[in-house]
Amino acid sequence: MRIAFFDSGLGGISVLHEAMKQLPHEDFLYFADTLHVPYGTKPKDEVLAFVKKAVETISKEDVKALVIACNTATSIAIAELRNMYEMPIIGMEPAVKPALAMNRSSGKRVLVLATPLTLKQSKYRELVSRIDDMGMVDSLPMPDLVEFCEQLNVDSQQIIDYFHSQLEPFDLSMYGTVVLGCTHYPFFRRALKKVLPDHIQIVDGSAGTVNRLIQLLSDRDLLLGRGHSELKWMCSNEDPTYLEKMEKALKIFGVVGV
Ligand code: DGN
Repeated sequence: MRIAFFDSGLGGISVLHEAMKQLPHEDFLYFADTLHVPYGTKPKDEVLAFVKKAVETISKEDVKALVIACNTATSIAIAELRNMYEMPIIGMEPAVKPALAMNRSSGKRVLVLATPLTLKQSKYRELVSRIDDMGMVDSLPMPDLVEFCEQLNVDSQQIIDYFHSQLEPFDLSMYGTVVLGCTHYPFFRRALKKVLPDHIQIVDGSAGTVNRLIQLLSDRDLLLGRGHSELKWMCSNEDPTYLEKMEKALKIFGVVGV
């Protein structure tokens, strides 16, 4: 049985890559909702319907767990999905908690980058108000990054210029950590490093999600100790060129296990 990963497009490959690194004996399925990407700028109800349809398709495959490798879809749909399916469903959470812990002694601020829809949801706002008792967290929507990533345009001068223009209003000397709160954004780590001062650390939620996945699979005795890793790509518009693009996107992180 496979572990399924789902995103609107290429973003969840950043989480898949982390899982393949940590679970070299598992079989994986990656599903991109290419008919509807991007999610982050669309109305909530529309996105909820897209996610439910996608998960219905995925559930017909031989799947033992599902990772909603999309912060936007997680914040909108995870509670409902968990009521609908028996398999373990793991979602994304912007890594605000570890980011705050990293800055506790320096007193530096945290900047969360995510899609407009994620930042608007009560799930995000409640997370921040629960853990940010000193008011150290700021957020910045970066809607264009998903589109750039879908074109595999992740490290060009256009991207550097985009980051410069978006970050211009911020006094970056006050920040210690930038949180990548969208799974498409780790593709831009290299470009972002060129733009941010050296003292700023960049964190994302991939490792946290994969650790939770491992814990849930191990609790249910569903982890495979040995075997060859196999990966199946799927996308909702069944476009063969997109399947090739997904392979290319995985290679941006370095090929692992397959
Ligand atoms: N990768 C998605 C996320 O983590 O929020 C964003 C996808 C989108 O379609 N905007």
